[in-house]
Amino acid sequence: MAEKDKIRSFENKEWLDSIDFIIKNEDEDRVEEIIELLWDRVSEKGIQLSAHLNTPYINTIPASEEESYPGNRELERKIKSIIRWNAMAMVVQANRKKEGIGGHISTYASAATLYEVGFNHFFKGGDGDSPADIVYFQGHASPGIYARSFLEGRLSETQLENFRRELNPDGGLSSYPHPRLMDEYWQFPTVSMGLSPIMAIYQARFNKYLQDKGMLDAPDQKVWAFLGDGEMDEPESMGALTLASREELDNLIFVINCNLQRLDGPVRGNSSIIQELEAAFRGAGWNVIKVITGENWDPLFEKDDKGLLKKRLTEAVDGERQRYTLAEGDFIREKFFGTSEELKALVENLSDDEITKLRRGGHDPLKVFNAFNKAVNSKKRPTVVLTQTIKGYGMGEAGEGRNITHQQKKLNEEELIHFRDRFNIPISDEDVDKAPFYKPDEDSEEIKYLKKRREELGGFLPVRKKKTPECDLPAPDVFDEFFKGSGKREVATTMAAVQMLSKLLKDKTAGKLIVPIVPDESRTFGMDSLFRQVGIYSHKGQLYEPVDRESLMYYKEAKNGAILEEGITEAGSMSSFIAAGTACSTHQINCIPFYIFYSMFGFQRIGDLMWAAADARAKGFLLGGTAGRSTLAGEGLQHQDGQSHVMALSIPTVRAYDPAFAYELAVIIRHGMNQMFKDGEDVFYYITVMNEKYKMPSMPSRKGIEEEIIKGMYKYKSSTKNKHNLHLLGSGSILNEALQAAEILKRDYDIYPEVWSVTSYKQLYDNAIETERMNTLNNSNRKTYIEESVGSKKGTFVAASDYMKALPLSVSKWFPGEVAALGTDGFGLSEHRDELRDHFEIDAKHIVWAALHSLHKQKKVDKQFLNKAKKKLDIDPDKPSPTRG
Ligand SMILES: Cc1ncc(C[n+]2csc(CCOP(=O)(O)OP(=O)(O)O)c2C)c(N)n1
Ligand SMILES: [Mg+2]
Repeated sequence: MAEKDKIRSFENKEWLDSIDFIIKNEDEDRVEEIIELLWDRVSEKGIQLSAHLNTPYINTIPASEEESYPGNRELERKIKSIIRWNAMAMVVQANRKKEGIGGHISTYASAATLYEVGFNHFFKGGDGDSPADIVYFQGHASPGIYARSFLEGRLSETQLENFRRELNPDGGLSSYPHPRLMDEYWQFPTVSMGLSPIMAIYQARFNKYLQDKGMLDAPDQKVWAFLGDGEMDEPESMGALTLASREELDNLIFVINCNLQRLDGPVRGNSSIIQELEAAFRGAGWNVIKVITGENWDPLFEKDDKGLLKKRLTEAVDGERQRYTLAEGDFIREKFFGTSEELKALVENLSDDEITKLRRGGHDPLKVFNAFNKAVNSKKRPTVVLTQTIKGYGMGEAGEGRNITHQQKKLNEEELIHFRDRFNIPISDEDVDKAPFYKPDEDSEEIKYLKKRREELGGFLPVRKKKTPECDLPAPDVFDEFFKGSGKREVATTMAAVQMLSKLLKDKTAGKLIVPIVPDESRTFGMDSLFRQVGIYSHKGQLYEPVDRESLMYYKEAKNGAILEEGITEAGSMSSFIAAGTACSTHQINCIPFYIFYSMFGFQRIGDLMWAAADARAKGFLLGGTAGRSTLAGEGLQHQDGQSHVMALSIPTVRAYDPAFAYELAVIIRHGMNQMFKDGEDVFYYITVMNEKYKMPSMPSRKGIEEEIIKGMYKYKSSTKNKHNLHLLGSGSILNEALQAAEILKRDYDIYPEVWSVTSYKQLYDNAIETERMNTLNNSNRKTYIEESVGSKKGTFVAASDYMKALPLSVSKWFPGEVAALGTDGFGLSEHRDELRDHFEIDAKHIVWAALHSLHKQKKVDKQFLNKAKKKLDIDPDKPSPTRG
């Protein structure tokens, strides 16, 4: 060795000995302190080191640090094998009965050990005094979760037979976790990739919020999210990691099943997904625990005093690792260990068969147990467990580690025999081809053990508590002032909404249940007065004196703050909405979330989370602020929303409203509170509120008006002289344009229309399609609410709103007579409100023109009359179309 190398080697040893000494004699914090000291010294000297966020590709917990396994491994293996078999059999049977019904075998096959260690030793049930853990199950692993419930006696054989056949009269099981379809079983919808990681993070944070407010006593409750490695590519999966560390969510555990494959093939063929995730999570401040290899590698590591094995494992890429899952021992000996003689020597005493059986960490209960055990004891940080597994583990030729494995739904006889033998399932050669379910007797060791474990852990999972507790609703007079109108004062519906929120928060009974959520838009909506009133939630309180301390509305952060000021994350805010909106079943606390956001960044941006909220049976109020394509002036194409109400049509359990006046808003919110939190209906409200100020009228005292507002339309202005039977329909701010149009028609044309406020096209639509359906099925003649309202006399209807024409057109066939739809199809422009309304042809002038034109088409006014009006109104037929922008 050259002199220089000798010195280096000596120096290296000195440094390593020093740190070994610290590791041996002191705790982890001290080790970190020393490393930080060195790091600081180096940077003081101006040397920039690249951040080192990766550890070698080996288990984070060394064998020497492991606790021994607390369970009966032999029995647990038997139980797990049976569950594996039944999970596979469910999918195979389903696809034999109905070609193409789908289902997945390989996802659960790779994750079975992770779940079974969780079920036998960690997941707390909710039967006792302490609350159940909250578990997000990987959607495609559902057959395994069902198969376990079958052994536990919670699901019948018939139900398993009817996997993916919910409509079967004897009951079936939904494809994936859907609380909407199985409301006493699944709690959280997870199958849209990326949503469960972000929902789990905000759920864990919401649990802390409730604890900090003294509403929940659950210091040991954990949130577990089981995720796929491919799933981590979704931006939502990784988008909120720093929130979890910033908020010190030590109640949160991600378990990422790194089977190195997604649907099409390897997740990172040319590099390593586990290393990539390790660096990202560590960089985001998480605890990272890697579970790479199983116990039978431990003796190899012990022999490997030069660290060659560690080096070789680290330098391999995932494509190569996947290749070894299919390979025989001699191939692995040659290609993996054969890169150096010394490495090869490590396995010289192992047979080819033993080499093939060198197990991955995620299939080893001992390794998984130790990782979970460390995770549940983590303090002040969330933990991610990265487990290396094999996709389709145990499927052999039928799919183990193959690129096709995700889609494998059928196994032939030979493959079934292989599976049976691999997991020792006592099914005869005669029967095996039928892929029958297998369940040991109730008094068998397996069933007794499995039930006992769950009993000791507090009961079965998953369980969704369907029955929710009685809710303290706000005092009835909270809304009174809004029924009276604003007198001479001009207000916008946004302001009215914020005032209502403020009053609700002050309410003695319901105030504490209200959860305001906002993604950095409080000032836009004039909500900043709430900062001081109820505080912004922060687990750490407020560690600084805010710059605006002297002002009335200073930025107050507090540990018992009520507002979830989420920063600029609509996805995060919506996840908070889901956590709060499902608290009634998760925690048996009737939280009432009010999530207020820029309406353009709601359905359009995070529509899939809204769909998930509906699936999760979340309740609460979504307030789409600064709504309306023309009402939000000046903001232009990206901000001006003219479509959210059309998108809202797509979610069955959304109640969508576009109110014009404060009293309508008050009626809607009061009704919503009752419907969701008193009557327990699991729907949620989407209400657009606008920023145009005008005088709010008092509520007409007519009987039944509140019900009409809720049903979607009511006559705001009647007319005794309406000989043309003309009706102007307006929604939101555009109702004012319709009212103005009625005045013009009266003044200039001697026409006296009636004016209607359409508060909800979606309510009208939902009612109409259901009424029509009932009429079709029963050959009956019931009237839709539209027909009940406007009568059957043929008339002319002009419907104007700040949304796309598709909205009124969705219900036009139920109006007797001609319907002209005016709306804001096209892109927004950075223009003033008046110009915008002219541009989109929804202002009073265009409403008048549309009315006259429709009347002319029906021969109710003549051509000369129309031409005169055209001139007077200054209608330009060559005006560029707003739809093209
Ligand atoms: C948002 C979304 N996009 C696509 C899919 C379709 N899909 C279902 S599973 C899957 C691959 C999953 O791979 P991974 O997350 O690694 O899970 P594994 O089955 O390997 O455990 C895909 C693309 C989906 N369910 N959700
Ligand atoms: Mg995967």
